[in-house]
Parts: sequence; structure tokens; C-alpha cells
Amino acid sequence: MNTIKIQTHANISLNKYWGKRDERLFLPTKNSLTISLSELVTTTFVEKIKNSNIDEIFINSETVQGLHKRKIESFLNFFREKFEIKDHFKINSYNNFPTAAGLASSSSGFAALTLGLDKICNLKLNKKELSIVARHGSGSASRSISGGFVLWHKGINPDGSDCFAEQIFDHMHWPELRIIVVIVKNQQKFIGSREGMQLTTATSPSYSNWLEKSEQRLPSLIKSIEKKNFSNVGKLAQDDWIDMRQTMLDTTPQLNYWTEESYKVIRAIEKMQNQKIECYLTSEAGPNLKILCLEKDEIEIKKELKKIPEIIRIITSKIAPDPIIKIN
Ligand code: 2P0
Repeated sequence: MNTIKIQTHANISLNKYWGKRDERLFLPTKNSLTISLSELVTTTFVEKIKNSNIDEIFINSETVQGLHKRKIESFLNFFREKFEIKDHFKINSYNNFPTAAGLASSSSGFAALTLGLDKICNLKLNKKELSIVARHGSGSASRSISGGFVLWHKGINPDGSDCFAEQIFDHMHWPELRIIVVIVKNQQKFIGSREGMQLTTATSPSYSNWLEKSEQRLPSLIKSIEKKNFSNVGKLAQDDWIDMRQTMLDTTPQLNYWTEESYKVIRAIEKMQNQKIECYLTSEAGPNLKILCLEKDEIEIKKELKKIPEIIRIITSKIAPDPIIKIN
């Protein structure tokens, strides 16, 4: 029996997603814009299991447990019901970066699974349909079906049929752009994104203000990417991260995903910014940080980062191409 091998890339947002207008359908409260990272790779193998009524799921060679298990099983059940499929699957997924530590492993993970299921079940879905399916695993996964720069439309239809992500520029558009991923902790986060964003939408006093400001930034961000205006792109992305972070910090209970080690990196970047080295900060819901810069400044920035002993790993990434799908 065939095994499908898929390689996808985790994405990071330059204009963020944090909150849903419909929990069941994974419909976000706002549009968002991401880049996929060439060096954060998920490799997933999907095969059908004959005459079985259970799925076998492994992440990094270990049987998946707890919340991850429930999320993946519920996605597989959604998929079977939607496409009237009876099969069960064996899934082996490997991340070359820490899982669930704010590095968007669910984005590349559910995107890979969607592409693998589409192929093994011979559904031949188009990119829009694939993005909509992936969204039901994890909102951010809708943005890892394509590489390059991707815009996730929040849509307005109650059934989510216009809520999908699409590539707006491919990975060749801006070859000089770099993303330095700074890993300060490999551990899983204390409150996952799904629960965290529910708490923020329910309790953060600054949430509606961020929604409005963030949507206003988006057209200018797209234009600046088109023109490759790095200063604008960096500032807009960093400002959106700062404002999203504020909504997390004024959530009850407070969502402070950043550790002492994260703040050391933040301070080092602020110091470089004061020295006119052009670099900008962002992160997801987790302690690890991402720095946007241009190729010409990469070595100097990394030299400074290497002075921080708490950093576990530094990964320099470019913009990733589309996922790769192979029949083994
Ligand atoms: C983003 N994050 O735009 C934001 C910034 C986290 C902070 O996309 O509930 O893990 O599965 O849809 O996909 C995290 O979103 O959450 C995320 P669910 P998911 O990158």
C-alpha cells in the first residue's frame, strides 16, 4: 500500500491571528498575513491502515498523547465525515524544531496532514479547498498550504466558505529577507494558543483596539512587501506583535508566554536597534523569538546573539517554497 510523504513549513505572522469568531469552524476575528520558514520543516508520512477502526498517530516517533491526540483525532473524524471516507490512517510526523513551544508546529503539522489525506484519498482538492480543510485542524494551518507570503482572509460567511488563505507573493519575491529564530526554551507552553485566545477575547480590555489597529496595518504591510520596503515591513510586524502581546498581558489570567531568557533577547535586539542595526522582533504565543532582518545584517546580529548564553539554538531561515508531496 502507498505511503505519502509531505514536507511543509511552519509559518510566522507579520500581521497576527489571535481570537475566533466561531470556535467550531475555526473562523478568526481578523485577517492575518504570514511567511513560511524554509528551515522549520515538518515531514509527515500518511498511509491507510487496512480493516482498522483506529488511527495510529506518532509525532517524532512517539505515540501521540493527551491534547495533541484529541486535536488530531477530532480533525481526522471531521475529515472522514466531510468526505464520507471510512478509512483509518497511520500517521508519522517529524518536526525538525521543538513542538508546541510557540514555533507554530500545528501550522505545518495540520497542513502536512491535510495534503497527505487529500493525496492518499485521491480527492484532488484545490488550494482554497485544502486551506479550508486544514483550518479545521488549526487556524494557522490554513496558511501553510502554500509557501511564500500568505494572506488568510477572515471571510464573512457564517459557514466559513470564504475563510481561506492564499499566496500573495511567492518565495522568490524577496530573497534577501531573513528570519532568525531564537530558541530559548524547548518546553511546551503552559496554556495553548486555542485556550489562550479564548481567554483574551473574553477578558482583554485592549483586544478590540488591537483588532482595529491590526486590520488598519494590513494594506500598508502588503504594499510594503510588494515594494520590498524592509523598514516599513519590520515596523508594522513588530508593532502588531507588541500590540497583540499587550492583549495577552492584560488577559485574565495573565498570559505571559515570555520568560527571563526571552526578555534577555528582547533587550539585546532593542540595543541593536538603538545602534541602528536594522532588525525587528516578533513571536507567537511562546518564549521563543523571531527576528526579521536583511541578509546583509545577519552575521552581525547573530554575533551579538551568541553572547547570550541562555540561547539554546539559533536557526536562520529564508522564505519557504510550496510544500512537497511524494508518493513513496
Ligand atoms: C499567529 N498564533 O498569527 C498567531 C500569533 C499565535 C500567536 O496562529 O486555535 O495554533 O489551533 O486555530 O493555529 C496560533 O494559532 O490556533 C497562531 P488554533 P493556532 O501566528
